[in-house]
Amino acid sequence: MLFGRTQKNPIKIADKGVVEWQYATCGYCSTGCSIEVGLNADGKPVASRGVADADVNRGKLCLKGIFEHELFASAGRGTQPLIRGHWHDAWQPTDWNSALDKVHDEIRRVQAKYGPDSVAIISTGQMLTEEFYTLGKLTRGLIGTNNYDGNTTLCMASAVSGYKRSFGSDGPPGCYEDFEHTDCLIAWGSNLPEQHPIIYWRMKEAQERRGFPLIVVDPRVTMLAQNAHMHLAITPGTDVVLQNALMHVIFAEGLEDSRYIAANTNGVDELRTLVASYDPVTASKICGIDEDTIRVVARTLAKAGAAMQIWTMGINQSTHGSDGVVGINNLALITGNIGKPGGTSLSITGQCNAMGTREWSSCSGLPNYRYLENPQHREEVAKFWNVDPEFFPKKRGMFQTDIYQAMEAGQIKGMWLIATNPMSSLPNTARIRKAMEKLEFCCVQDCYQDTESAQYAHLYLPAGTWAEKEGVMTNTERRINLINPIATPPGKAKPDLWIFNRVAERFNKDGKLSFPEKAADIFLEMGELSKGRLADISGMNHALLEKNRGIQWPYTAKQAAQGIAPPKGGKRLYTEDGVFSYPDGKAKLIPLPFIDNNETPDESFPFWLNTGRLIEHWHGRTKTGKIGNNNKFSPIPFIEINPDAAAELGIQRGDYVRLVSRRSDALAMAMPTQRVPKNMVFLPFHFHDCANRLTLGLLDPHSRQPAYKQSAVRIERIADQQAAAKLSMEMRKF
Ligand SMILES: Nc1nc2c(c(=O)[nH]1)N[C@H]1C(S)=C(S)[C@@H](COP(=O)(O)OP(=O)(O)OC[C@H]3O[C@@H](n4cnc5c(=O)[nH]c(N)nc54)[C@H](O)[C@@H]3O)O[C@H]1N2
Ligand SMILES: Nc1nc2c(c(=O)[nH]1)N[C@H]1C(S)=C(S)[C@@H](COP(=O)(O)OP(=O)(O)OC[C@H]3O[C@@H](n4cnc5c(=O)[nH]c(N)nc54)[C@H](O)[C@@H]3O)O[C@H]1N2
Ligand code: SF4
Ligand SMILES: [Mo]
Repeated sequence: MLFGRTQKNPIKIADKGVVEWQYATCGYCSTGCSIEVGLNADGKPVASRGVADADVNRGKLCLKGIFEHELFASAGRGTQPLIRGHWHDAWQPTDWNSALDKVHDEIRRVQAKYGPDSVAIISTGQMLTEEFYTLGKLTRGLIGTNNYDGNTTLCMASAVSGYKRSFGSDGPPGCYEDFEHTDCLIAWGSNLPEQHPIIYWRMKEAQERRGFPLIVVDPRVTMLAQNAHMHLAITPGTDVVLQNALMHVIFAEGLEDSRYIAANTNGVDELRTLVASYDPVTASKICGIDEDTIRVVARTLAKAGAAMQIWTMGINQSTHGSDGVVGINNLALITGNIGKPGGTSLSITGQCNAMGTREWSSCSGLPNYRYLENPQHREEVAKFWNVDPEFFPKKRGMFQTDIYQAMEAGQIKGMWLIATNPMSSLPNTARIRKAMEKLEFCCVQDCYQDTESAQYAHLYLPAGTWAEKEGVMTNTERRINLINPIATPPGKAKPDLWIFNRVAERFNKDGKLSFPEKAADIFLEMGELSKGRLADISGMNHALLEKNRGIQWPYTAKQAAQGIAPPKGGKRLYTEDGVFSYPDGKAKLIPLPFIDNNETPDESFPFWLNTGRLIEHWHGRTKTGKIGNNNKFSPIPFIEINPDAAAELGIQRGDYVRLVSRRSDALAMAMPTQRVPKNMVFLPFHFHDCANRLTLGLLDPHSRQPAYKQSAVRIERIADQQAAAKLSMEMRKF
């Protein structure tokens, strides 16, 4: 193919010899791009491209999607089940039957000795929905531990909790098409261009066409902030104060939507009373945003025909994470901006299938937003699965973060870790290590063998990943999309669904419960169970999903029977005076008093430690660290540090520094940049044994999500730069 200058030195793109393209959905972030993988004549995946007629990405892919086919043959994949007596022994290969028997026998042994809840099962937002559903049925219906949760506690728990508190149910009400209708966009702690590049492109295109104001609230000058009309460089952890002050101005100036408030909400008087004490002058001293900016933003939001708010981890990962989400919802509700085109409060989710796990994993309850606390829900699911309703716990068990504290305290003795790597992703890893070392039985099921957490396992199960499997995922805007099995897992590795079904056989000897083998059949079973629920998917099937390049829920069997085609563009919940999920159909306005409980910089630890992400890398880099075209951009840990702060510390660009927190220390290279204020460093958390050695990770009281973005550190220039460089190179091996 030729493009650019055709006369002189034309650029030639290598012909990869693709003979067939196969359909899937990108397995990295929650944007949910439709992707095609090109196979050459030998059936080898050699290229990836975006799908042109897919509504989400319209032919585009980002830096991660475009190299995703390289995953199949990447280094470090597990190809064989492994076993050992103690975690510091050498691994021994074993066969699948022995490995699966071991999972069953050890879970039952630990449960018999210490009680049913002494085994924890930790899942993820990165498997396929049919896999989540099957694992949920196995755990809730057969294994019977209540300490079953996912890494979504590190990620979306505050959004889930905030939506439930405001609207009575989880479920993001907006969609990407809202960018095409909005008159004002506020982005709270969300770096779209790097973390959701294709959502950013959708937003940017709409914004260039229609010119709506973009307001970014983020302590860093992110790429999104650089492109904003107004950047509010907030003091970390104080978003709730800014939200209260915005509501103060809206009420004080009579800019609220009284009709909407009266018709659709409860609690406005209590909210008014609380925000009365958050006048802009007082608030500005806490949140660092000047009083006039607060007034301008409040008026811009309230006077917009339709106003939209999005947020990601800058809000969720805080001791006020759940409150921050409620604050966003409060602002949306008092201005009548829910469920209308361009008027919404949209949580941008994180992992590719963080939504699927919320809907179907049974981690925090039962399938399709059913609650363990609700007897009718327990009854419905028990009947459907053919289990005794009394077998279900009557309230949800511990969150992932609390499970680790229970391990420390010796209450949890067994663990099955699936597609998550807590030794890299949980805060304060010294404590996590101690907790993992204490386990009598730890099984790690991961597509890569070389993870930090597998070091503490007694059993390793090699899994397939992404398009080595078949099933669906749900994206940020509730769109369910299909992944076809394009490659086979390496060696003896198996799809996660196969592993769950084989484990289930061992717990289900009398065959009481049914575990369909095929993902397409499981999807239809889920459809049955979804009838009449908020996330009704009974009108969908795998073939229809591929044909439509994904369908947003709800799409019901009734609609399908009436010949109503699945909607093409955006779709919303709680539309115009929509009924919320509380019994009286109204949303709740909730007052949010602010208590400053974070670790803040002081004389000994004078810098805020802000942690987050880079466009080229994915979390612990088990995937992107092995793909040359991703890894080359940032192969080693580095900090963004303000040039003035660097100069005062005698630090040059490229110097290695030691970061010290009250927990531990870590090595990184200094990259001076104006992106961060003088009292802050930003440290991407992608690198082995680095950011989470330092983080404190206080937990949100409602969601139990860690405050990864608010810790304090000091910075020391390392005297022996050569030794530091050597150490840094050694750490790259992971
Ligand atoms: N390339 C890439 N994309 C990803 C991922 C990845 O690993 N790599 N991971 C995916 C996942 S699981 C997730 S959850 C998302 C995360 O997506 P984002 O949340 O957009 O990413 P982060 O870098 O974690 O944090 C976003 C911003 O929060 C800001 N922030 C820090 N403290 C505060 C605060 O107190 N208030 C406010 N308002 N902002 C604050 C940070 O400065 C940072 O710029 O990305 C998804 N997409
Ligand atoms: N300091 C700091 N820490 C953070 C964050 C932060 O912003 N700052 N963000 C938090 C957030 S939002 C998140 S979501 C977490 C992520 O934390 P983790 O879940 O630990 O992150 P990953 O590295 O994506 O781990 C996923 C694991 O699953 C494996 N895997 C991938 N696909 C499959 C599959 O199909 N099957 C199986 N069996 N395995 C698979 C991968 O190899 C990898 O080991 O990190 C959290 N930790
Ligand atoms: S934006 Fe997200 S879903 Fe789309 S290609 Fe990039 S990583 Fe994949
Ligand atoms: Mo996440």
